Amino acid sequence: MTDDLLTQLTQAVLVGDYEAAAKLTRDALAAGMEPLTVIDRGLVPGMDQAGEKFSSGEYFLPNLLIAARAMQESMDILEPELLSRDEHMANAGTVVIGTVHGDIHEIGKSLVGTMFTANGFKVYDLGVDVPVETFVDCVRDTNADILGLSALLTTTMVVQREVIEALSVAGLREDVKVLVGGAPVSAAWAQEIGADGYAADAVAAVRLAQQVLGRTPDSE
Ligand code: B1M
Repeated sequence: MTDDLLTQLTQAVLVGDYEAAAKLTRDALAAGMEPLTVIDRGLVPGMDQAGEKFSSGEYFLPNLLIAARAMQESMDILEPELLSRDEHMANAGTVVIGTVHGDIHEIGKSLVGTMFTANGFKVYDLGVDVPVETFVDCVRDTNADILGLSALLTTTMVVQREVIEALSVAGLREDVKVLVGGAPVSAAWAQEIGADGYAADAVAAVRLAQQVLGRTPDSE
């Protein structure tokens, strides 16, 4: 029954049926499913399949846009649920996050931000297409512990390196841990550009942040 709901949700995202996506999301929650399960096993496979169809020429940009809208409708329902399941630790830390300049992919970055909030971090989400200097200024102004840089395009990954270099020039590199993520990003890339770590998904990003700050729930 729940597997069936998730399969239908994947299909709703794939074809961009946002009304069905919203209804199926509510049904899944009513059936007792965890929001992260709905995201990982219902929504993300739909986005991945849309991306594959785009790569193969079967889908065009408007198809990706309506798939993204369907996922966002569902996320709007799931985010309050994620936040209500928080595992608050006092003063978990301050996070600045954004998608780098030239890149407008928003969904994954926002999900990572929501998971940080749900785990007791104070989050400054700078949005998408964020200029290098805006990251630097926000890290300085907020005294951030963590900077999360999202990039979904191979052409914008390089901007993650530019932000790290700009932090060094501004004398802030030692003050903040820089974590990178996004579909084309890897641990090897993180190491190459001098980041403090790479996270494959939102849950991993929070765990990694807790780890690099020495603030794992176990150590509290
Ligand atoms: Co675009 N797009 N897109 N797109 N798009 C991809 C990324 C692509 C892989 C599709 C494909 O060809 N198969 C491809 C990139 C190829 C490449 O460079 N290797 C691509 C392309 C080419 C493009 C355009 C260039 C297309 C064009 O114009 N010709 C264009 C670029 C625009 C721009 O940014 N300048 C473009 C545009 C768009 C839309 C606007 C239509 C739309 C985005 C809408 C929106 O965000 N509001 C879109 C979409 C939806 C996608 C796919 C299909 C789905 C992305 C998504 O939301 N995934 C994507 C294919 C794919 O990824 N399978 C694709 C769901 C989301 C939950 O996952 O974002 O990976 P993700 O985030 C994860 C992890 O990566 C990680 O955690 C998140 C949550 O688990 N993570 C982090 C992400 N950021 C992190 C930061 C961290 C830590 C972890 O910091 C600590």
